[in-house]
Amino acid sequence: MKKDAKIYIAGHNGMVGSGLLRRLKAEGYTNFLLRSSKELDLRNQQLVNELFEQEKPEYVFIAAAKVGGILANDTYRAEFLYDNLIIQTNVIHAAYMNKVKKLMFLGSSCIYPELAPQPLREDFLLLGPLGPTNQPYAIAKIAGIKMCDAYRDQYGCNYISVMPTNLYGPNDNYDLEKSHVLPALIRKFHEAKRDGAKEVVIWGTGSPLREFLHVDDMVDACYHLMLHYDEGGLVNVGMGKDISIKNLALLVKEIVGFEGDLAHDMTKPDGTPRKLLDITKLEKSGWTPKISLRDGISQVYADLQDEEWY
Ligand code: GFB
Repeated sequence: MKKDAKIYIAGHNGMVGSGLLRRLKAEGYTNFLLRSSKELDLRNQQLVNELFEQEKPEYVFIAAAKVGGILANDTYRAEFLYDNLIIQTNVIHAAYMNKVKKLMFLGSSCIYPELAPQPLREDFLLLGPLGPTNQPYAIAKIAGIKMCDAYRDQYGCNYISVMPTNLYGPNDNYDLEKSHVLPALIRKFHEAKRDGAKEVVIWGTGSPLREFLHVDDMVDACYHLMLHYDEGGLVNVGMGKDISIKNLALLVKEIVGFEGDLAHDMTKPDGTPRKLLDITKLEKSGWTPKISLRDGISQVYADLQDEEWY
């Protein structure tokens, strides 16, 4: 990828897309194609085709997606399926029609069967039933992987699929109903401390295990893979370590400095009991994560000190 190559980051205002843009700029890339969702609705096939025909990007990152935490996935099931299927389909096909040199499709660790053995290896895909809460999202992301592979097989396109674990970092979503657990906990503990509350309520039992990767590590891995990885199938990107939701809550509580108690809202779903990625393939390609969970959360929290969220 030459420094003046034309690079389209679909979803450059999101957490991963903005991280990619930051990273590529820092590496000296200068020629970006960027459209906000207001400027271009990626669900509109004609507009996507016109963009590719006019701009002819050479490299594409698909970081545009409808994303959210466990409750958002379960509530907006039709939108998670429709939006994600149509966005990725439009972009992948337009990339093929306009001879894009390389494309990276970003998925999610929820593509794996709900009760798959742990850690989750890439070859566990489609070996069992998916969890119910985020099945529409998972089905869309699996379709994206299969589409990249089919275009590679039939047309020889160099399209790669990258499956991140749960991510956090700058530009995350802090909406308490729609967000993922980590931003929700940071906000809840911060507000509880500020307001002198007695307790913070976490969803479910606290026993599910999750893995968390800082977005700067994620985009570092994406950059590495864009330069050095050219295979079909999928590649996991994670920390290789997980933590229970209860212990995550205790860690955030300590970092924020909240003195009160934890309570549980048992009406909310736990979701998949464990979701730890096997990152052997990624490590063999020459990449390892660098930001510890404690450092990552501390850094995010320090940047949010003046945040009001209202
Ligand atoms: O991060 P999260 O929403 O999504 O929830 P998933 C992870 C765990 O944290 C669940 C618990 O067991 C939640 O019940 N949890 C505790 C909370 N307190 C909270 C809270 O205040 N907010 C939230 N959101 N959770 C998503 C998938 O799964 O992960 C997506 O639904 C995607 O499809 C994404 O794959 C990465 O890790 O369960």
